[in-house]
Amino acid sequence: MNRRIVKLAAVTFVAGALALSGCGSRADNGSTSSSGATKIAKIGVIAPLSGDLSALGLGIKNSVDLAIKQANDSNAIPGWKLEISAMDDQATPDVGKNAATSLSSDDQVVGVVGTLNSSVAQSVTPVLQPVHIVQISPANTNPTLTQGQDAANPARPYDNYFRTCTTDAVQGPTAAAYLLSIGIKNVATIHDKKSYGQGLVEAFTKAFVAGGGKIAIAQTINPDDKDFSAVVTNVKAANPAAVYYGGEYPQAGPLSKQMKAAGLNVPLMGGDGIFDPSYIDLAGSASNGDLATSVGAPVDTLASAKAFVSAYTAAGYKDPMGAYGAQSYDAANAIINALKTSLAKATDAKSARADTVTAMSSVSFDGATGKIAFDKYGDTVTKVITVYKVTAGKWATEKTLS
Ligand code: ABU
Repeated sequence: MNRRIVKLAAVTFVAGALALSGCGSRADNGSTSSSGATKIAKIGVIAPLSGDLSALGLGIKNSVDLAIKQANDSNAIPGWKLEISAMDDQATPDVGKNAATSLSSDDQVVGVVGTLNSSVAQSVTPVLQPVHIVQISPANTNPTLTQGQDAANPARPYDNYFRTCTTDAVQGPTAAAYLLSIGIKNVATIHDKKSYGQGLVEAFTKAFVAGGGKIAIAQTINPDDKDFSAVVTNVKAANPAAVYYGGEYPQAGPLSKQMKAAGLNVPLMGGDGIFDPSYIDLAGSASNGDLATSVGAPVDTLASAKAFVSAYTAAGYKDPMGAYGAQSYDAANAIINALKTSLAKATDAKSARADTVTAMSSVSFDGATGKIAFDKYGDTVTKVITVYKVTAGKWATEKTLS
């Protein structure tokens, strides 16, 4: 081989190698990123993107999408481009479990924001934990996900699980204290037998009774029920001053409507699961005076959330941010903050999964909802609840408590 041929072969080899490696300017899926990033890391979303609860799920997805776009635009993690991988859990544990399995098998997935439903998280987290995919829920309020089944002896079940919302251990007692403070001392409870609904009613009942209140009657419904006439008849006979409901708006709205139509003209109060305009649409005009608590302060009153709200509006998403938009944005940014540490020296996303879980424990920043940091159980250090009342056909703020 003469010298010219050797030189030509060397040039050809180098050019080919550069093309394969992307010359440091192309993403590894073949697309060029604006930041010149070479490697992809994905943040999954598991939430109800279809069905009755999609009003909340789509707000979660869009808010994560916004955080990811902003991180890419600011080149938050040099050398890496972030992508969203959103899965519809249909608010169903088995579907959520399949979504978690699918995300786990994607080597580029390093974290997940979700789920909305505590009952779905109970199926999702056991899939993500063994493969060290960090999970942050903006909406699961059932305390057992972080503290285990025995509230008297809390023990963290999953080291990869965190949340940016506070729990029903705060939300239930806040509702109880509010009703007692306005002179309501005799309440009927109803829940939908799901983890969230049952847990919330239990937390409410304990605090309400401890505060001197009386439970006139305790009833349950099935999550798919539409006709509540039997339960309404039983509750009306017990003559309560209010009904406390554990569950979500697709059932709570029609329940309120049927209560009032049957002459049970007392307020229905629920938790964050009913705090959506859809509740009022379903319950109708008789829902004026109904009450809800929800996690965090009202987003439009928070100076810390102004930039997020403006950016969400400017992005032109079709769906509103919903009750958990700001918490979802903060959850995605918590993952992005952890990735700044875990991806710094990583050659591929999968190898950074365990380090991302570790890094999450030390994450601390000022988010849209306030201080974002986690205690030893993975719970947020910001424990704020707001009471809302349906007033002239809209949710209006009564008071914010922390
Ligand atoms: N936190 C309200 C609805 C979601 C859940 O199941 O926790």
